[in-house]
Amino acid sequence: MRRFSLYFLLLLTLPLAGCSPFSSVAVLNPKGEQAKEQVDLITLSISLMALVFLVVLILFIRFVYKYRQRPGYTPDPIHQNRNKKFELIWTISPFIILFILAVPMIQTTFGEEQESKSPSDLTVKVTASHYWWRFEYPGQGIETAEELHLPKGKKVTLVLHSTDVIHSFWVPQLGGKLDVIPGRTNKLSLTPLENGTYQGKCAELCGKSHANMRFKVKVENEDDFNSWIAGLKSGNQTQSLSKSEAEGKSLFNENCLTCHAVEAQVENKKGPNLAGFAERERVAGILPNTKEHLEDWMKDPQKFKPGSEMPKVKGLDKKEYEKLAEYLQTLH
Ligand code: HEC
Ligand SMILES: [Cu+2]
Repeated sequence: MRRFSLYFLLLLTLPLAGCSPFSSVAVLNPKGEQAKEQVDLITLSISLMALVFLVVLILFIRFVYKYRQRPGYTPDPIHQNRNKKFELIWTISPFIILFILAVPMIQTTFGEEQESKSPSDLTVKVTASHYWWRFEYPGQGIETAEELHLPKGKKVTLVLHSTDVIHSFWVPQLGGKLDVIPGRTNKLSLTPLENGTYQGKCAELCGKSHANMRFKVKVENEDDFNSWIAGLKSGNQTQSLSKSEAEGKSLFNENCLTCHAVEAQVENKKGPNLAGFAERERVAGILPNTKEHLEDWMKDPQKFKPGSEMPKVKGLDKKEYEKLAEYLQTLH
């Protein structure tokens, strides 16, 4: 039995140690103001915990040794010599420890909530749906999906909505998660401090493809951010298409335009806005953005995201999927 529990414990360390870089490393490698504050809290609570653990461990070893069974030793039936001083110490110290923890926790939590209500440099409306993310920039008049672009060093307020169930918005390196609740508006402030691409995901079990509800956050210099917006706005109309790309375009207009827009302005169609799609790293937030993966996705979205709200578009042949993929790759 004892051996069994030992093996069980050893086994437990496996998922803990292997626990995706997401939760274990990313959180401790903050790239945003709020994420930094949160890491400070984590450090504080872990240090206190370690301190308590150490004291208990030392006492434990000492007592096991001191009161070990040996010839002529009779255990003390009741503790005759109470020690007021020690009793006071172990009664009061938990209060002190909790106090040291509580003050900065409450300060930071309420501070961050307050901050999300104060004005910011940029507002993005985030909408979570089974199993993807829509990002609208009302001030800029554009809409995109799956990849959130943010300017470095600017405070952004994310206004979170859900169209179906409770999701949770989480970019570990930029700051803690916040629930996205249908019928409610939650606000989250983030201030990214370093350029880079950060992983984001839904952190609330929301259905079959919950684990695939991933997105990326691209933090860039303000100039690059502005030219990204300008690029999306000017669109891809000027580009001349090859014959098969043009055929892909008309197939797209026939089959896909009901759910997908290809111009960046806010349209709120049922599916992700595909303006600038060729620049995205992923298809649907998960597959590498190549022609082959695009075709696979269109042929059977349910295979990659069970329960996804993108239906398999019927009645197209292999060539037609190819042409569609070629067209999508012209959307810069
Ligand atoms: C009934 C609405 C609907 C139709 C019709 C539809 N889609 Fe979709 N599509 C969606 C939804 C919803 C998603 C988001 C799926 C997800 O990620 O869970 C999506 C996702 C996608 C994506 C990934 C987008 C991204 O941001 O990474 C591509 C590419 C795509 N669709 C292409 C097509 C093409 C091409 C067609 C036509 C052949 C098509 N879709 C028809 C609803 C639709
Ligand atoms: Cu979700």
